[in-house]
Amino acid sequence: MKDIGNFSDETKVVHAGIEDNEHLAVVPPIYQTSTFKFRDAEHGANLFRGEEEGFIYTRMGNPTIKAFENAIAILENGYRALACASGMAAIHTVFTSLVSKGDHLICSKAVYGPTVTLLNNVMRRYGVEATFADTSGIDEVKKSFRDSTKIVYVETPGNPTLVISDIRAIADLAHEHGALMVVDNTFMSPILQKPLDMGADIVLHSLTKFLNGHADVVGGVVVVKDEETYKNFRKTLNQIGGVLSPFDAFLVHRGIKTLSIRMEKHCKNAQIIAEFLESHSKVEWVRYPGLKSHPQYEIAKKQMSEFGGMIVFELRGGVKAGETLMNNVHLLQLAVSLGGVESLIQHPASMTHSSMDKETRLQAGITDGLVRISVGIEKSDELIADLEQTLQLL
Ligand code: LCS
Repeated sequence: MKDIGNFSDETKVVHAGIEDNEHLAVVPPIYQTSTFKFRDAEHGANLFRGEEEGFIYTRMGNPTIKAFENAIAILENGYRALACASGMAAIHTVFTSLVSKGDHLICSKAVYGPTVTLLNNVMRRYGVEATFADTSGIDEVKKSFRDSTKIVYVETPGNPTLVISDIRAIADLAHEHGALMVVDNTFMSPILQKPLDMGADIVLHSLTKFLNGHADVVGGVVVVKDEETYKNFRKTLNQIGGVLSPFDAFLVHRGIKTLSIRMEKHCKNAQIIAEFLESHSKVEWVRYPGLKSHPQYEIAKKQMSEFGGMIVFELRGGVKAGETLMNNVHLLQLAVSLGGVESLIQHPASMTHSSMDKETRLQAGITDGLVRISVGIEKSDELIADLEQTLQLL
């Protein structure tokens, strides 16, 4: 890996993972190949034995994917990274690498809906138990430990409620109990928050969101801190098979070159829109980590460099008013996903979190009237004008 360790993140996003190549191309080539030739039988056997460096078969590794993985490992201050076919594939790779029948894990209540259902419906069938805790308070986490707890899994800010958990405090607690702390850092990107620096053991992302930033790739990534964990995860990923394609790795690597300037604009726009919504008479409440009214504002300031591009709120008039809003915006687009350059609006209870049963959803604070905006990089005045013209209909 090229040593760019001392540079700022703004410089790192441009250069991370870019190595000199055969033709000295400034943008490294896409190795769109499923397999790699061996010079002779001995070379092939050596590669399989791990006695020589090189590539065998793209599920096991590929130069385009490796270059991208190196970039993410550098940005998260990790040791190595593993690119996966989706954020869910990344989460599944972490769980299947670390837990066995009889093991227990603690998971934040406010996480992406399918993470809850992966634990409740799939992992449970393999004898793995999960306790869902409000990780914004340390007491509920403390009470949830069992002798068999192997992982504390935290999404912060949590999807969609933007509840914030104290990474350092929970990492310390996990380690006291002999467990590992895993952080889903999707909502922040490594520009705004670096969980490994705060004691977390593993960090993962849905690449589909801010890291790629252009809403044209589905992908995921896991970053680890040491060789042993890397080898374990690589073996599991190789066997379960959910790897990223070389072309998608190329696209996300291309996307992260503008990550720093995109995040700056996402954060700036989101702060302006959150303040606009908070002062609007048609709005019941707003949650944005950069508002002083956010219950964990102090933790947010401590562990995030800025406050991100996601806002949730509820209108006076609840579900009906939310529907009117979603059906009448023009510039904001009614779609799930997040973190792209374009602003999106959606309704978690009937969309992203509809796989959770209503009781679990309400316990996680996902009320029926809650609306989520992923703030893009458009001009903030124009986004506000779009929201204002719609709010006047209510
Ligand atoms: N982690 C977080 C925090 C997410 O928000 C998502 C997807 C995932 C993991 C899974 O990633 P994927 O497999 O989709 O790449 N969140 C979505 C959302 O809020 N709307 O649509 C997808």
